Amino acid sequence: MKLFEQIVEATVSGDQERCMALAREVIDKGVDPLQAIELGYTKGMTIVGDKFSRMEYYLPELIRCADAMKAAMDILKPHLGKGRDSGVQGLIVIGTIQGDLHDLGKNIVKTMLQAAGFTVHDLGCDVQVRSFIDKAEEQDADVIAASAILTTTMAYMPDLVNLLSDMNLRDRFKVMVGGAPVTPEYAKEAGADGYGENAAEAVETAKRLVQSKKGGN
Ligand code: B12
Repeated sequence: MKLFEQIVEATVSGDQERCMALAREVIDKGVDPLQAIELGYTKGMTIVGDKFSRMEYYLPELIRCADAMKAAMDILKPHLGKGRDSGVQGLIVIGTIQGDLHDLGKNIVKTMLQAAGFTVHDLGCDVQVRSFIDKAEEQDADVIAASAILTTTMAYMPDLVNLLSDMNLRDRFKVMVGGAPVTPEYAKEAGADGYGENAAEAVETAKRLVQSKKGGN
């Protein structure tokens, strides 16, 4: 069986030891860790989510699989890139929006942004809309990046943009959104400046947003 297929299988069965062993194999064999995340672990978690929808898996399985992926991420993270939070690209405040405890995707985005040379302030998960703004002001951030994995919590994304406008801060920060249920159309509707489907796109969008901010657009 191919390496990525083995990763999918280990993630779906929530086998933490195996997920970690395969992460080490990814590094040892010189395989691109981001590809292993997207085509292995994340693909596996999508299957886990589908099983949960069909009531083949319940919350304990969801937690076990998430923990297995998390352990593998800890092994892969240091190998994701070089730049390492040099801050040369700009400053980003990131978090998973209020009511939402899903942070695996947000953590991958954060790691990739750091690897690309951004300084990232991570507020964690279940972050109040106002807290994103307070932190961005405190740090004089370029971009506020909000993640939502639940259809119920992505509804706070427009609130974030509206609150920025109410506080007369809309021109000061760029807003980037993402997460499984978020689409480019939704991001636009919410009034966000950018969207990324995955961590690699998040980095490209962040670069574009910082450039346009510095150019005064
Ligand atoms: C793991 C998981 C959990 C774990 C989370 C652990 C953790 N620390 O994150 C636990 C067990 C805690 C959990 C809890 C719940 N979950 Co859950 N969970 C999942 C699952 C299986 C995988 C999510 C995941 O980590 N994917 C892997 C990551 C890498 O992918 P990702 O998050 O999409 O991130 C990528 C992109 O979206 C993007 N991205 C992400 N963030 C950002 C941000 C920016 C700015 C950008 C640009 C890009 C970006 O880049 C990332 C990397 O490529 C999904 C199923 C699914 N298909 O998504 C269900 C799922 C999201 N959960 C669901 C549900 C219902 C719940 C619960 C309500 C269950 C319950 N009854 O309690 C609770 C809610 C808790 C809460 N308040 O948040 C539903 C949501 C349905 C809906 N309509 O919204 C799903 C879809 C399962 C399903 N099919 O029913 N869950």
